[in-house]
Amino acid sequence: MKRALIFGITGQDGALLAEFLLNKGYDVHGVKRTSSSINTARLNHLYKDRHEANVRFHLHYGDLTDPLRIFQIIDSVRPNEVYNLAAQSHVHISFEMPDYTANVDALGAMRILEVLRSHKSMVATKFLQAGTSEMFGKVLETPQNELTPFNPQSPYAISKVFAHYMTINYRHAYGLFAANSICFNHESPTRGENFITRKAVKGLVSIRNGGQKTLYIGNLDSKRDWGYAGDYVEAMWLILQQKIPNDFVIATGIQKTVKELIIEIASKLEMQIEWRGEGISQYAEWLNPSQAYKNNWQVSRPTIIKVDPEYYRPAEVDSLLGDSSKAREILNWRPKVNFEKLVEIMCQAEVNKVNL
Ligand code: NAP
Ligand code: G4F
Repeated sequence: MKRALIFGITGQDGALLAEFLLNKGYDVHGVKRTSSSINTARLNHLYKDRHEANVRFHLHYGDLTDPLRIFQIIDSVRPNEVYNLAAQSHVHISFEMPDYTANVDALGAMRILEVLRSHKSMVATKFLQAGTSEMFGKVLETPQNELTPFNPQSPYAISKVFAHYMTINYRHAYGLFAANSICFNHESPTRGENFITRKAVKGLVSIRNGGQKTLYIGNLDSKRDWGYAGDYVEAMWLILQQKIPNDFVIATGIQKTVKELIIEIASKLEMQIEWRGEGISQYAEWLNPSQAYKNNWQVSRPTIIKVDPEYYRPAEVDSLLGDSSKAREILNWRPKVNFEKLVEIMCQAEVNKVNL
């Protein structure tokens, strides 16, 4: 039975990858951080009491800022595959916490690589580094593929560039099977609530139910290539099933603006909205407000979306669009869920959650 070790197992992708690998018959080990409140909500459905028979899912306390603990975990698990999905993954927060972001996202990846190359029994272990389209930053060509030069615009993206090149360096210098996924934005119902897809879905569902009054957002004109996270963790696994380590862009090849995302969410929730104003003065009015909203807020044509410049980044990445031809050809990978279906899945899940 193959053993996988996932750093960042409590995150959106970590939990989806754990489930994917368990379904493939893997023994799955994951690293979770210590926390004063339980942070395993995305994993509860996978958890089995370790006293039960045939338990294939195991969690270990650890942190990417703690090199000795990384060594201890890898040494005790002896994984065939290591997935580094752990990161301070929020671009905006990385401007506020550059030191911590670099420590985890840049040095953390290097710490895992160091253990793999110096541990004699680990040289055959395959390693995947979760890279990002943010590394392309202010893009130097469109669409972006594996040969597009990086031009990162945030402490997060710069840290990821370091991890990307370290992964390639350990491949060249020590012959490790070390590979990079370069994933464009991918989302799901378990996406962190401070990323735009989940924030907007959650906000509009709450507004429809008469809870939240207004949704404040940042750059409406920013363009992203949004896919479904379930498809992307499959790509990560496929990258490690190859004979030769390699780096792959994973993307849908379809681009939408944040405004188009919000329009799609509103439409799925049957909320008619009308945009007014320009730039940071833009706002959206709700033409068919629900009774719940009217009852709570006493407004018949409310302004429900406003721009708050606080949500703009100090340096913006305006436009990302991926060319995943290499992954489609070599991995035989392609996204199964399109943008409209992704939004539908996220809206449905949020509505169901609220109705529980
Ligand atoms: P996420 O939901 O933010 O999950 C990040 C994971 O990293 C969580 O498990 C988090 O633990 C863990 N982590 C944070 N700091 C850590 C530390 N110091 N030591 C150990 N673990 C730590 O991110 P995601 O969306 O699943 O993304 C997975 C990976 O892919 C990340 O590396 C991200 O940068 C990258 N990526 C994501 C996307 C995307 O669109 N989702 C696109 C490209 C690349 P807690 O739960 O305790 O916070
Ligand atoms: O959802 P976002 O915060 O994702 P972002 O910055 O693109 O980063 C995500 O995808 C990367 C891959 O490209 C990952 F590497 C990274 O870890 C993360 O998962 O923002 C998407 C866009 C941005 O242009 C942002 O400026 O939406 C814009 N936006 C507009 N209003 C907002 C908001 N973003 C957030 N988080 N919150 C807003 O209110």
